[in-house]
Formats: sequence, structure tokens, C-alpha cells
Amino acid sequence: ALIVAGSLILGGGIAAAEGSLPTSGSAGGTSMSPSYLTDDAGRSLILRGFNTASSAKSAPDGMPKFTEDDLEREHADMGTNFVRFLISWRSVEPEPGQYDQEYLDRVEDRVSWYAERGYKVMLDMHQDVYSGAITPEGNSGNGAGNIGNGAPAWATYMDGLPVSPQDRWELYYIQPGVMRAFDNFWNTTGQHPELVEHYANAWQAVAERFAGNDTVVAYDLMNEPWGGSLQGPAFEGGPLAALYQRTTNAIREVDQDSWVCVAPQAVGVNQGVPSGLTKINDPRAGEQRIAYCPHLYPLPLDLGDGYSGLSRTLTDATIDTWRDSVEHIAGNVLGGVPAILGEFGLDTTLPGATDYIDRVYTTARELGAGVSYWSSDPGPWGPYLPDGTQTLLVDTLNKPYPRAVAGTPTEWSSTVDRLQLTFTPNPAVTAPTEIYLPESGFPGGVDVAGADIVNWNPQSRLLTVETADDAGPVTVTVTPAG
Ligand code: IDC
Repeated sequence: ALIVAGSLILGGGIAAAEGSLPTSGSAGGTSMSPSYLTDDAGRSLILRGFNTASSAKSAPDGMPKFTEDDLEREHADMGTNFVRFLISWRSVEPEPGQYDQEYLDRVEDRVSWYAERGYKVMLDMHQDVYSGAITPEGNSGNGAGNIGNGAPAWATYMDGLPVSPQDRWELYYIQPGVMRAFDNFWNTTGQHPELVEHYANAWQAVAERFAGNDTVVAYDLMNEPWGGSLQGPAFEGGPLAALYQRTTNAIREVDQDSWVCVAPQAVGVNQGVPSGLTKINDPRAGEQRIAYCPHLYPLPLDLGDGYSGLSRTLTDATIDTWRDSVEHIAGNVLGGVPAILGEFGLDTTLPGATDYIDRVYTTARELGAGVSYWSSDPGPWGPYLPDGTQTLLVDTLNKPYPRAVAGTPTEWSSTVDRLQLTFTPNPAVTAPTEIYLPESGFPGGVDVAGADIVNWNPQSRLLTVETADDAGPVTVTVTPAG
């Protein structure tokens, strides 16, 4: 019944998107020209990596179970250049108005591991079902928890309403006590105007720490927002947009350059329903540095089906409407901003898993979107099992990709032993275009057509090339030396 309801909702989404967006979409319309985050050299960044990690949610010190060796293995096996690193409000602000600098030291320490390997980091203020404090047994300290997590215990006001045990973690969202905790956070109750102010100020404390850090390029303001008794556009265009604006303003008082990433309501929009998010204004001088970072969790896969049969058909329909919605919000509503797929993922043992993963990365590529897969935690969803065995994710993700492009990419594609990239060079960019090539497809030398090789480093697996910048679009093709 849920699937039937889902497909009806999605059907409505398709109609609405086509009606209001004649030039957008994947079904034959003009494709949008994606925007990209840029590095200090002005190059367009194509970001590929993981969420690291769910294990941080319940850790008393707020750190994921993820070592520098784990990062080294990930880097060597898949050539990732990006991480969506989980942080939490309860760790940043353990007592009202007190920001834990030792916690930020620990985050900074992890960021330095990524810096050494040329990664870019997006800090994600994670929450699920508000806080660990929603249940006494789920709380491993001040709002830490492996189901509910995020907000500190002192900011959790359930007004005596109950939270009963649920089989699925998502179902906690509609428990009365959780609904009330959100209603108090958004001040729908009129009782707690201070909470959103604390939240914005906590972000300012984080931004103050990382403003001068070139590795941290983005702040994902809130994981999977939930409006409590306010849902859909009333929530997204109301208190959610207001919180984003307030937090953006607070961040810009201390950090002018990092991207501020905003996400829609998760429930529904993750499954392809159009978002009602409204414009956020970036007070920084110059171009806006807002990004849109939605998640994608098609309902059939969420319910445990594989990517085959009817489930595959419904999932494909979800991806199409989801994509239309991303183009609409990033392109039209937020004003032509870059997109980052903050989360998608599945149990890699399900039928069709490889096809689904390829399909999502193709969509992200066409949208110009960065991707952080959920998640790097050991297990069947991740790249490694707890004993270190690789899942199929490692080989599926370990493909060539352009990491930093000296201009604007218009199209690119790759297989394990071939990469083709078309871009319009930006004459203001002097740094070369940087391309990752896996050892599996490129065991020796490389052949490059359409550009000159600056450097090929078989250890780092990075190829840099340069092109004449006086021309229009150039196409670069990279294959193994014959
Ligand atoms: C899941 C974890 C799971 C944990 C649960 C609740 O995999 O172990 O019990 O969170 O904390 C999301 C969330 C992300 C979820 C992920 C997978 O943002 O925190 O992690 N997911 O369920 N939204 C849709 C899926």
C-alpha cells in the first residue's frame, strides 16, 4: 500500500514539474548548465566521497570510528576527494552558549588527515529524530544516540509527551514527544524562540574555527530537516528557510568563502516529491556561495526491495522526478547554485545494486552534483565489511573522474579504462585540469587526446593536463597507453 501511495505521489510530482518547468528536466527538455563549487585556483570541483560516519552519532566524544589508516585505504582503493563529515550540535554546544573547543580540535585533527590527501570537506550538522535525549535508553550522553542523535539534551523539550519503541528508526519521527521536540525547536509552539538562535550561533562557532581552513569548503546546515506538525512548503518556506537565512547570516559574520549548503524537508523530497524550499540570500560580496544538498532514497529501496522488476520501474520514476526537483530548486529557486547529493546508499547485497549505483552517479554527473555516499561505516551498505572484505561498492566506485577542471564542464563520462571530458576553458584559470585514473584501467602510461600532459603520477593516480585557452569547448580523451 505504501508503494502504491508512493507512486501516486510521484505521479503528481511528474505532472507538477512538467507543468511549471517547460525547459527543465531529463525527459527531452533543454538540460540545465550546472554550477560547480570552485577551488582557490578557480577550478570547477567534481566531488566524490562518503559520509563519515554514522558511528559518530553515539560516540561520547563525537568522533567516528574511522582512523587515518581507514582514510588511506579509502583513498588508495577508490580515489575519493570529498567527505561529508558528521558533526553534531550536542558536541559543539554541550551547555547553552558554551562551545566545546576541544571537540572542534578533534574535528580539526580529522580534517588535517583529509587535507594531507587533497580532499575537500563538507561539515554536516547531523541529526536523526532530533536527539538521543528523546528516549532514556537511546541516549549515550547529552543527546548522543544511535537512533535519535543531534540536538543536546538541554535543547530537547518534549513537554511530557511519550515516545514508544518502534521497529524502524524513521517511525520515531511521528511519536508525540519527537513531534513536540521539533515544534519547540521551530518555535511553532511559541514557547522556545531561543533554540534556533542557539543553533545559528553554534554554527557560527564552527565557522569561526574553519573560516581560514582551505580544506573545509562547505557547511551542510542541517541533516534531513523535519518540521514536526508543519509539513511541506509551509515548513520549508517558513521556519526552515528562516533558520537557513539566520544561520547563513551568522556564518557570514565570520566566514566569507565557505559554501553554505541547504537541504529540503527529507520525508517525501528524498522520495521524489517536489520541494517547497524558498530562496536564501547570501550576504557575502560577489557571487552567491549557497549550494543545494538534497538526499535520494527511493521508497522501494527504502523498504528493502532490490533494484529489479516493479521496484526498479518505480525507482527510475523516482530518480526522474527527483532530478526535475533538484534542477528546479538549485536552478530556479536558489538561483543557479551547485548541487551536492549529500546522501544516497543501499544494501549492496540487494539485486541490481551495481545498476542502481551507476544510475545515480550518472544522474549526479549530468547535474554537475558532488556525491557523498551513505556511508563509509563497515557493513553491507559500505565499501568494506567489518572484517575488511571489500563489497562491490569499491569496484563500482573506483572509476576515472575529473576532480578539478580549469573551466566549466559541459559533459563527461568514463568507464574503468577511458575518460572523456568536454569543458569550456576559463582563461582566468592557470592551474591545470586534474583527473583521477584507477590502476585497474590504467596500469601503465596514459594517452591523452585534445590536451597536453602536464604530469602523470602513477602513485597518486593523478593526471594533470592543460589545453589552449583561446578556443571554445575542448574535448579531452584519456585512455591507457597502447
Ligand atoms: C542511519 C544509520 C542507522 C541509524 C539511523 C538512525 O545507518 O544505523 O540507526 O541512521 O540514526 C538517512 C539519515 C542517516 C541514516 C541513513 C540510512 O540521514 O542518518 O543512517 N538515512 O538509514 N536518511 C535516509 C537514510
